[in-house]
Amino acid sequence: MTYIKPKFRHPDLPKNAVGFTKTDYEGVISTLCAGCGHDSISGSIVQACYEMSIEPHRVAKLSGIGCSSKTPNYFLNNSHGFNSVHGRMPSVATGANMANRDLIYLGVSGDGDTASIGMGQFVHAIRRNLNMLYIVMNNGCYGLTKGQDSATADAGSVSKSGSVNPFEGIDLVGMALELGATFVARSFSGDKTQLVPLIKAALSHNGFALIDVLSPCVTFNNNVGSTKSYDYVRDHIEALAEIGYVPEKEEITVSYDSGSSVDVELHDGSSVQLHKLAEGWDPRDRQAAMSRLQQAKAEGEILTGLVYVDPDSKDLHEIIKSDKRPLNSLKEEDLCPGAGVLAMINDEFR
Ligand SMILES: Cc1ncc(C[n+]2csc(CCOP(=O)(O)OP(=O)(O)O)c2C)c(N)n1
Ligand code: SF4
Ligand SMILES: [Mg+2]
Repeated sequence: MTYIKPKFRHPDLPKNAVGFTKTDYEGVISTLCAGCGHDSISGSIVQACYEMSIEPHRVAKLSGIGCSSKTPNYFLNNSHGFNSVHGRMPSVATGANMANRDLIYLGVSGDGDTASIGMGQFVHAIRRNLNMLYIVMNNGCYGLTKGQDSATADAGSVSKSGSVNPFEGIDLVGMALELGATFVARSFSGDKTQLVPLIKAALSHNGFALIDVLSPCVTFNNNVGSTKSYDYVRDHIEALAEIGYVPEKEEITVSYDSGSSVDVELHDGSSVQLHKLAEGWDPRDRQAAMSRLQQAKAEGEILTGLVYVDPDSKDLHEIIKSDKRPLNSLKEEDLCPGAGVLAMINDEFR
């Protein structure tokens, strides 16, 4: 049975700062099609979490339904997991995060799962600035149900069967910016050099972090005429900057010309270094991000990298001033402050 992963590990495998090897961050063997972009994204998640020395039990991975939503089974086997219903991952993530803010929330979704059935949930998670990393594995189609166009398929994109999509595609990055998202990025499954530091930065961000990852479906949407195929994406990609992630305790040693570089300090003390910035670009300027995105669209480019970040972002817990303790540790007297307090509240309305 080739789908069973051998448990044997070389005793000299390198370990990270918390004593885990990279294989401790893997999952079961993938059953996705060979060459599917989603598997490369899983690999980047494994690498990012290993390199960040995250203890696997501190992560909660959540997903909806789709080939993309199956991937949490293929990474972080030792973490908490919840595979929810189609498009409902954000509400499960919201509930879990509200109940216990101490975990790291990693949501995985597809373009169908997010941009159609889950759209209502997705926009409210952004609006509330829920502290989570939300990865969309975007292949422009419903891979699991045999490749129908999704809402992110570009107008004019040609399907494998030759039909032309007549509808405008929804740009999740543009929409997230408009909704006030505090960390917005786009990447490509085939570009680990960019994707791994983006995942690390997103996990260090305090609030909602979206990474829209173009992730070709080799079985149903990799044909000539598709704007989500490997060839098309590689030919049209335009990176905003080179990106590096510097962990909290590490000193920044490389210095670049000011004007072409920006260092953004994140909530946990780590920082993102951006080099060779696109002209006139500042990732902390929402308006500049929105107009650069529009410009790219008009020029037929696919803009990748960290599009926008708000380093002073306040997450949902800070906004609503919720209790820092996990709900299951609250006592009856915390949850029900008694008749005296109730009388005081009622008096305020008299
Ligand atoms: C309520 C509900 N409606 C429809 C479906 C059928 N369905 C399963 S996956 C899917 C879309 C998957 O597309 P996407 O989220 O882009 O994931 P991909 O397979 O492309 O990674 C649909 C429509 C379902 N499972 N549940
Ligand atoms: S059908 Fe497409 S999205 Fe699904 S596993 Fe195969 S290549 Fe990936
Ligand atoms: Mg899809």
